[in-house]
Amino acid sequence: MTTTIYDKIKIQDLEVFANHGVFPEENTLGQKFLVSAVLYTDTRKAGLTDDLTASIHYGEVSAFIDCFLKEHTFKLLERAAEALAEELLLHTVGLEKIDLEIKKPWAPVGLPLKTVSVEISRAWHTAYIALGSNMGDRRNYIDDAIKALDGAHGCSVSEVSALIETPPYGVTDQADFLNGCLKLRTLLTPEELLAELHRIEQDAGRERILRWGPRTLDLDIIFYDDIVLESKELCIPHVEMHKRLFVLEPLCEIAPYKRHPVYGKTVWEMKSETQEERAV
Ligand code: A4P
Ligand code: MG
Repeated sequence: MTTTIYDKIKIQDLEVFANHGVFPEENTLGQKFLVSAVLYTDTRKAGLTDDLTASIHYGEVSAFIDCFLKEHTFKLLERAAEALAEELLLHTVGLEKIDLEIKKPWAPVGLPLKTVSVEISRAWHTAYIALGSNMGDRRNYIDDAIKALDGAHGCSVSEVSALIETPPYGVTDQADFLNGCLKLRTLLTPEELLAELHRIEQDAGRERILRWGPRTLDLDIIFYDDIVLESKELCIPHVEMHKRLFVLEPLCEIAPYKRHPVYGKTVWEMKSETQEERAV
């Protein structure tokens, strides 16, 4: 989420008769499910104006949940919750995050229990992606990548910087790059987003022959909300971003005051410092 939202609209134990379950009888006979949802949204405007259209209509959300769970049949509560949370986030204007619990009071486990349930928390996230190309029709590769990302499931591109011509950094014996940055709203996890970026790079004929070598398309995750992540496959924020003008310049155009979660500096500060160092 871009900003933390503290306001919540809550739906508790909405009763839905539906057919989810691993056993075939559950899919034909059906049973009762209880759905609770915490909808995170900014209610300030509705609070000041008394205007329902400025908020989320909990009646409509309840009807949507009822319909969705009756129209589909899933084996697992996990799958039902995941699919429902995603649909709600995709189609409810103003919904930034949802905590969703689905209880099964009649779960066929042959033991006396009150309910079994699955509870998940899902949200929109904001990522900044660096775009680069120094082979072939560079502008076309980058334009196609922007379209592909905007069309990817659970992704929408909200801002794109201008593309700039930059000299190669690292391996300097190669053609100039075209670089840019974009802001992405996404439901994907960082790992899923990386896999999506790799798919798009692959579609652009990207070959990984030499690290830092020439490429038709390079897509790097610069920031993902304010997370700090260091795994074998993924380092966020991107490890070198604070030293690279080819990232900082376009990023500064769309997010000058975004702060690095570890160094605590804004993009604008990192850019100015790097420019000063280069000038020395
Ligand atoms: N990886 C780790 N963290 C990330 C992240 N935040 N985003 C891993 C994306 N990938 C991340 O990347 C290698 C592996 O890094 C990925 O498989 C992923 O698991 P790669 O794209 O296969 O290889 P690469 O791009 O050659 O290496 P690297 O280290 O990502 O290089 P960069 O940082 O992309 O730099 N000069 C100019 N002027 N403009 C450029 O765009 N780009 C590079 C490449 C060098 N010089 C440049 C430019
Ligand atoms: Mg890369």
